[in-house]
Amino acid sequence: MSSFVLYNYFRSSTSFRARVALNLKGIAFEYKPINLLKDEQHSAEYRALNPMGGIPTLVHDGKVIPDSSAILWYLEDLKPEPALQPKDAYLKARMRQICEIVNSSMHPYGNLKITKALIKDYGLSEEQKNQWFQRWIGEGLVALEKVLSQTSGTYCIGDQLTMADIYLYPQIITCQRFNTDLTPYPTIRKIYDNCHKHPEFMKAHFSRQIDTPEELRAK
Ligand SMILES: N[C@@H](CCC(=O)N[C@@H](CS)C(=O)NCC(=O)O)C(=O)O
Repeated sequence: MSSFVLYNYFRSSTSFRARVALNLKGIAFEYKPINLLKDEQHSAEYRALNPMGGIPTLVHDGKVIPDSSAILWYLEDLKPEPALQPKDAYLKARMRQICEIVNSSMHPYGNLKITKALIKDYGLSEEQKNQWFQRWIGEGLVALEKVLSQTSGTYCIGDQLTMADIYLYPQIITCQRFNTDLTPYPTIRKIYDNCHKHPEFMKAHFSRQIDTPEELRAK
């Protein structure tokens, strides 16, 4: 029998992407917590798996797959059904555009090592760090709202749940954590609400993982 081990952290948005994709594909996995607050992602042992020291990393029957995008596409190739991408080439391109906005133009600006460096190495205050986050995240949210007003139905691409939703939903949770005002983005909020009703999204939610601290656990 195949074995899947996921190195991840309850609150990480990139870890969420891998967890929900595994859930949606019906693949059981062993959960290996990597505590970002204890810098476990920078241990020599973990860096041997993932040289960027980022989570998640999936190990499938001894094969190491670091990086959430690589994991999602690996799972898609390994188990094409249920598909997490549209069949149509144009819609697939739009889906990738949404993933790319989140992955490259939003996620890094709130990433722990970046925000820590802003304070420790570049002397920013907490307030300045927050302004930095809101500035770049705001640019991404404005772009996403425009794109999604053209592409969305129930989910980012019509009514099919795709990788775009898997990228978007946890990024919005990060925005909520940073107190971003989401009222100007009704389409994003609609999709967030729809994903929030999905059982596999709820199973992968940060509040329901084995390393979720008691005070953040779903009641
Ligand atoms: N592009 C990578 C990014 C991985 C990444 O940076 N993940 C964050 C958690 S969401 C992390 O491990 N941060 C650790 C740190 O900043 O030290 C992916 O999608 O897997």
